[in-house]
Amino acid sequence: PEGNGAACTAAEKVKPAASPAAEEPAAIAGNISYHAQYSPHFSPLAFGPEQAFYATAESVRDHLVQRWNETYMHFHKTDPKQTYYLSMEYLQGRALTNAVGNLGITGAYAEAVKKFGYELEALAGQEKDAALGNGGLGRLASCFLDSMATLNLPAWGYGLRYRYGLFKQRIAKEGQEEIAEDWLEKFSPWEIVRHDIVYPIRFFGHVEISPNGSRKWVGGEVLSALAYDVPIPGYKTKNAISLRLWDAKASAEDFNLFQFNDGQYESAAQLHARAQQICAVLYPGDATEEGKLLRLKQQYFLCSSSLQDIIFRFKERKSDRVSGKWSEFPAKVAVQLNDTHPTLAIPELMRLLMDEEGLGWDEAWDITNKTIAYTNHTVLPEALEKWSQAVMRKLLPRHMEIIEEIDKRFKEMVISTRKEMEGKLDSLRILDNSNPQKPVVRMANLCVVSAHTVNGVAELHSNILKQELFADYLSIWPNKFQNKTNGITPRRWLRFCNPELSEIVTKWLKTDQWTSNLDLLTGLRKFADDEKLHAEWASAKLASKKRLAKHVLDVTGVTIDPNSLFDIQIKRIHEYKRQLLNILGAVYRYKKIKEMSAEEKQKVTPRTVMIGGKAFATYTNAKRIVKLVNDVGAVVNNDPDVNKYLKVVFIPNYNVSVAEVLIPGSELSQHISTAGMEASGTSNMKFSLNGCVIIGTLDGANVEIREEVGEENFFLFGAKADQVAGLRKDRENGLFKPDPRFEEAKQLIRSGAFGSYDYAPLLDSLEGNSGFGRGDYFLVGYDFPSYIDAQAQVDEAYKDKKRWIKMSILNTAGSGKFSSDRTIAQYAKEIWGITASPVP
Ligand code: T68
Repeated sequence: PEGNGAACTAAEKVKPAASPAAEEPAAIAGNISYHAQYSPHFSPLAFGPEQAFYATAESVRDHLVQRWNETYMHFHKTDPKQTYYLSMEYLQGRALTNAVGNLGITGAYAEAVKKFGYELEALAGQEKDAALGNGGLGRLASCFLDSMATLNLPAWGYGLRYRYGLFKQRIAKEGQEEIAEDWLEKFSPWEIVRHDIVYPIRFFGHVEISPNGSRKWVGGEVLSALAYDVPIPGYKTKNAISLRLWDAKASAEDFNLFQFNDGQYESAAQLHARAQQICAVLYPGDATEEGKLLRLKQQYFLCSSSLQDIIFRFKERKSDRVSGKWSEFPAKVAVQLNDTHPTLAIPELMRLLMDEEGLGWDEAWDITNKTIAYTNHTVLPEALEKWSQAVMRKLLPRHMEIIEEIDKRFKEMVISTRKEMEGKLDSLRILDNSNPQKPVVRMANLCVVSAHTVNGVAELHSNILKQELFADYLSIWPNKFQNKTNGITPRRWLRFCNPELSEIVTKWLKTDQWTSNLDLLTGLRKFADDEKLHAEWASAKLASKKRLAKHVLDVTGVTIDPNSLFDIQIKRIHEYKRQLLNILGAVYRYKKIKEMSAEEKQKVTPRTVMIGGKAFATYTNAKRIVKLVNDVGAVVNNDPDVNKYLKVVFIPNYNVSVAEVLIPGSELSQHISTAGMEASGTSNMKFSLNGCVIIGTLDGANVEIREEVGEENFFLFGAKADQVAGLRKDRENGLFKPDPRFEEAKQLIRSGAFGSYDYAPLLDSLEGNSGFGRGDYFLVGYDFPSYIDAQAQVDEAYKDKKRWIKMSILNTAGSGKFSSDRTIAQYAKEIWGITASPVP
């Protein structure tokens, strides 16, 4: 099939040998050859890079399976308390480099694949990203799994096995286009289907009440959840945990052979088709009623299958649990909800305990409360999930009853014990009946009322939760609220993605222990002025910048200068993240350079502005921003007066593996959300760890990063979170006076300098009176002048190479706190009550 001269079977190169989990290059090569021949997925005639990738991955998987089995047996025997992380999203990215790196066999595999004429890095590039998530929330879940395994914690992740993950972004003339991303096009070498792990999942139907008053959900349609395990290896440990992903299927009995034989092909396989829909796509657009119902089905599918599995394992580990001992459950099980998306775990656990296991309400409630904890990731009102009570009652009638009962008991508790809060009750209740046309269930309220712990994801965010969003609950449950500042795994985000810098860090710290003890990075501080380190640091950065420039050339055709300042903003496109502020700043810069004399231009710090990110398919303003960045780039990059000093590039199809190329090559990165709106941010941590300086607002984790790296190593600008409400009021009252520079930038776009596309609706959103009556809600105009001033400080600082490299070193040195190992250790101790359980 390769049809090229290199066509050659694996066995012709290396004799196949079944030696699973081999550690020596020769034996590994034999095992790779064995997989090519005996786990065949391709014709044996060729062994091209793709075939080589799959055979290598399967060989690595042998190591993972061995560890996974040993860890499972170990947990089974020792029966520790175990955490289950429930998340609708995981952004795993590629796995090969990470797996061999964590297993400590990178060198051996690199040597082994050389025997077939391949470089390990090139084979790793064959892998498709597993993008079962949208952005920060999904990537956080994946970093957490890496840390749970590394810390030897008894902890698993549960998620859904979407057929199509996050869409692929293509930039066409009209702007962003979305294409389905078929990550399973061939197959995933990392997942193991568990044919024996299948649970029934019911939808619709009704509640039957027996003569003794007990209730049972019956009827409707019943599908099956089938488990796929993705083994997650820890770094330098024997432990490997599981990311268990559920897929939906219907059974043979649901296939109507009679109808099929009668030629009614579609109706014969109706339930099969509906099963396929459930895990077809990540977060389907919920603009339509159909879409909403499907999303709710997905959420319930995850919760029900995971909880049935958790209860099964609870019983499996001790035979006497078959008949009860339910009070032991919270001592053995912790469930963490990643945002409100898996909230149905609450009524589902209640239902399973009461209707399937025969417990009474009070006992079931006590267990549920002690088991479940909830993490909030946003305060944006439009992102707080609300489900129509009518839809919920139809799809999940028994759960709706349980939610009503929780709401009723909460209401009674407040009235009987907190009379003074009665006036606030309507906003605290789970059921929101304020619109009689459309009563809804507030999922965040259900979580806060039911969970034992609620946490935010950065200090500032957690304080906003306590002081604003959940302030009234705080007075009822003063001890329920915590902070767990997010973190990132230092393995993927420094050690493996930036080997050049990693080596320097190891050399100067005289140890590679920082990889699992990131606080050791502070040891770099004492060398921050060392000229030898400066030279090494600069050369590693330049190598990464060249790699990045090559990527940009490959995917956009634009040549960028590795000696210019690399300025990057990569994240989902959202008005609150203010990519618009960035591009307006670039437009202003373009205009100023254009107006300069040749002499003045000599003093300009050359800069390459890169912006990347996906816009949700139906988010019009976000799509306009993508188009604007591309249009500005097309003009600036082709303007000979300017393009030596400024380039503007839109990086298409931003994903985990693109981030792994961009972040090491970055020098300045932008984290410029309106203060109070970005719960944490996690790419800010990745940049800083890789020696990139941040320009940012006092928002989310920026606040803590600035504290750690030192304020002189962070470019701060913009309104503070506690000013934002007042500034919005001022605007409404006509008290805002825009800076002339802001007007200039907008005017240049309106003039058509960047093409004829109609940018008026986008720019109008920055004026006093935008379409939805909240003119410049995100305060781009207010922050613009201080942003431009901060950018001028960046230009000055960059001219002083010594100063810049010192800032860069001190960013890496101050990043220790942002390891997800620290975050997970805190969750384990302060929320889950679990301890390490290493495989002996
Ligand atoms: C992000 N949230 C926060 N949401 O925006 C970010 N939402 O500040 C934080 O660092 C990160 O979570 C981790 O805590 C998201 O990424 C989503 O992706 C999302 C997906 C579906 C529905 C709602």
